[in-house]
Amino acid sequence: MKPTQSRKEGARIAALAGGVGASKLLLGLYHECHPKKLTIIANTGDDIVLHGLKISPDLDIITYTLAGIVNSAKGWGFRGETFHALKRLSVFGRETWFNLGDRDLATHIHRTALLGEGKTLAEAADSIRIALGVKARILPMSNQPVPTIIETREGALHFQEYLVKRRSEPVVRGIRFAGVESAEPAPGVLEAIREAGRILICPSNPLISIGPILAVPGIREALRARKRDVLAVCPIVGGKSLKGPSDRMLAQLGHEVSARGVARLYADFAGIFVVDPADKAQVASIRSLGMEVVVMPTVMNTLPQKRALARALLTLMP
Ligand code: FO1
Repeated sequence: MKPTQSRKEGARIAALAGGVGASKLLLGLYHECHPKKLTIIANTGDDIVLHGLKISPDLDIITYTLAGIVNSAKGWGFRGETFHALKRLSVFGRETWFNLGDRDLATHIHRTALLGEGKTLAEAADSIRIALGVKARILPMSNQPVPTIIETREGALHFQEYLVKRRSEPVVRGIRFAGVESAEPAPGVLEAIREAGRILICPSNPLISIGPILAVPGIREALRARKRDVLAVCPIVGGKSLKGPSDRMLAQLGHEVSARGVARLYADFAGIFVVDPADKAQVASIRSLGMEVVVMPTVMNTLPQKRALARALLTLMP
C-alpha cells in the first residue's frame, strides 16, 4: 500500500503492537505520518513452530496490513488466499488446526530459511517487510523465542493452541512468557523507545499482546523513563474487547474488565490514556491513577475511522 504523500515529517513514533487490533491503528498512522518516522515493536509471544516452520503471526499481520495485502475480513493472512498445501499436509496426517495459506507459507519458508542461515528474527522481519514494500520499521520485541503459555484448568497450552485450536474456551488461570528472563530486546527496540517523540501503546490485549513486550527485560523500565510521552489507546470499550478474548481473560484473571482495569495495568509507565466516549464516566477514576486521560472515538471499522484516530493522536504528539 502506498502511504499518502503529503505528510509532514513530524517526530519519531515508537509503537508497541500486537496483531489485528493494533494493525488497524497502525494502518491509519501509516497513512497519516511519515512512515520512516514510525518504528513498530511487535509482540512475538504468539510465535509458534509448526511443520518445522517458524510462524510469527503478529509480525506478519502488521506487515501484510501495511503492505495492503492482508485479508481484512479476518485481519490475518493474505487476501484471496488458497489452502491447497494445508489440505495436502492433512493427507500425511499432519495437524491442520492452524490455517496456513499457500501464499503465507512462502513467508514462513523464507523466514525459517533465513533463521537456518544464521540470521536473526529481526533480520528476517526486515527482509520480509522490505520485500513487501513496507516503509515503516517493524522490529520483533526480541530475537529470542518467548512463547506465551496459557495456564488453564486443562493444563498448559501454547497461546495459539488456546486461541485457535481451543477457541479460547479453557478457563485461564495464569499466563507466562517462557524464557523471558533471559531474553533481550531486539537491537533498536530500546533506542526507538528512548529516541521517539512519543511512544504509542496500540489498542491490543494488555495481557497477551502488550504483556509479553513489557516482560522483556529492560522494556518496561525504558517506558517508565519516558512516562510523560507514553500514550496508550485502550482496547476495552464499554466493558468489552474490541477484538479477541481480552475481556474474558481479564475477568478470568481477576482484573476489572473496563478501561480503568487496563489503565491500572499501564499506570506505572503510561502518562496519557486514551478512552472512547463510551467510557467517559471512568475518566476521573483513571486520572486518580496518575494518568492524563483523553477522550476520543477509538472504534475503527473503516479506513477513514483508522485515519481519523491516527490524526487525532498525532495532535497529541509534539
Ligand atoms: N487465527 C485464527 O483464528 N485461526 C487460524 O487458523 C489462524 C491462522 C493464522 C496463520 C497465520 C497468521 O499469521 C495468523 C493466523 N491467525 C489465525 C491469527 C493469529 O492466531 C492471532 O490472531 C494472532 O496471533 C493474535 O494477534
